[in-house]
Amino acid sequence: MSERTLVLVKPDGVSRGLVGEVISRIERKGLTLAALELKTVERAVAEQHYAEHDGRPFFESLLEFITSGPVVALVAEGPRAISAFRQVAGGTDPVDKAVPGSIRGDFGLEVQYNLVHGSDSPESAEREIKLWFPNL
Ligand code: RTP
Ligand code: MG
Repeated sequence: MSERTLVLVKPDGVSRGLVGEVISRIERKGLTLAALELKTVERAVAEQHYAEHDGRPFFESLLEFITSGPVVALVAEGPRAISAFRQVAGGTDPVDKAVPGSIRGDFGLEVQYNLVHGSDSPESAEREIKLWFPNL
């Protein structure tokens, strides 16, 4: 059974030149690309994307960060794609949670600048894919 997940290379990943690295790791894991686009996020889209965090202390800075420069949005597909990409990405905190060998564990230092996003459930994936790729 194939599944789809929404991945973002966040502005820090794009500005640091890690887009190829992230895509390479997705492909080496065995997932395939179903959609891919470079875009600068409007605040309204960012608010919807991170709606679950509305009201948290880091919400405003998260929105500022994610709209601060272009991101690469992509849809990755394959068996258990949602969990598979979360494993490739590593835990949210790049130092305390993400293990070496994961994207965040290898390249991140701070929780806000953790390079990538991946959907965390089938419901989130469906909602996020509709938000980022309405024509898919
Ligand atoms: P994401 O949604 O971006 O894939 O990350 P995640 O599931 O691993 O983590 P989540 O809890 O959904 O948090 C979303 C993003 O908010 C930023 N964050 N900052 N304490 C903080 O300052 C804090 N906590 C979270 C991170 O950029 C995180 O990826
Ligand atoms: Mg999340």
